Amino acid sequence: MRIDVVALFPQAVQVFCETSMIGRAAAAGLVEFGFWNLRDYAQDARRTVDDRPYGGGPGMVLMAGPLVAAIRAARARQPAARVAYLSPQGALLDHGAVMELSRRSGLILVAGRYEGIDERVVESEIDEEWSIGSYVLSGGEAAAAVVIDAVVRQLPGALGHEDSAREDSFVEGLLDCGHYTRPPVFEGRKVPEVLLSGDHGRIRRWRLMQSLGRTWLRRPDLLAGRKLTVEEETLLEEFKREYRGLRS
Ligand code: 58G
Repeated sequence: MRIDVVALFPQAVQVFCETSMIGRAAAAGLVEFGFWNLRDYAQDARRTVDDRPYGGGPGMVLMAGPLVAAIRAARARQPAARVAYLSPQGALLDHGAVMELSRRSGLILVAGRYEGIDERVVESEIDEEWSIGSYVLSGGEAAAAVVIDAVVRQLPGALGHEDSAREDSFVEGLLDCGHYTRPPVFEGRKVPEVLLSGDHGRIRRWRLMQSLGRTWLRRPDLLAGRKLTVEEETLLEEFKREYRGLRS
């Protein structure tokens, strides 16, 4: 997969892409990156990329000229890729969207700054608009980094341990269970006995019960859109019984 990033501060995203899991995926040739600095596409001697908003109001807007030139340069490098703008006005990125993006051969991400980008660029150059959550960031670079992390870890071979991405939270539409490592007792808190039992059937059922219970407590919206199996119903009922027992 190839990912190009168009931004005023592409170095911020680049450092992130050279680190840890993403850096290893790039070194292994699973993903290739290109970074395009808006400043390099400014069209005056002062290298101006922003200007005041028509109609008045606070802040600045990224100008159409430099942005379109930078996007077209990135497009020339991968003509088939769709151009995605990260903004609070975009469709909310969820696990399903990440999986869809990860199956593409390329993507061009556009990060805005200030009050956003000239709307005519959205009309002429942007193919899709994504939001990583319902809040505002001062720059789209952090959102681009989030999208890249979520997408790259889904590329086959990126995680080393291939079960990790599959067994993760959300893959089955449920939240993840808790995880424990050594020591077996930390500040008086014991690792749940079942995890030390070596009984893989019991361990699997306990983890599924924890996932169902946490989803029921924290994200009931996820359970509403999901038909539970008979085993899942039984495990969730057991969790609820224990939970009510603990509270009363
Ligand atoms: C309002 C404010 C509109 C992505 C800022 C546009 C980007 C949040 C997200 C902007 C972002 C998100 C300028 C800075 C986009 C531009 C960027 N904020 N929730 N901010 O994915």
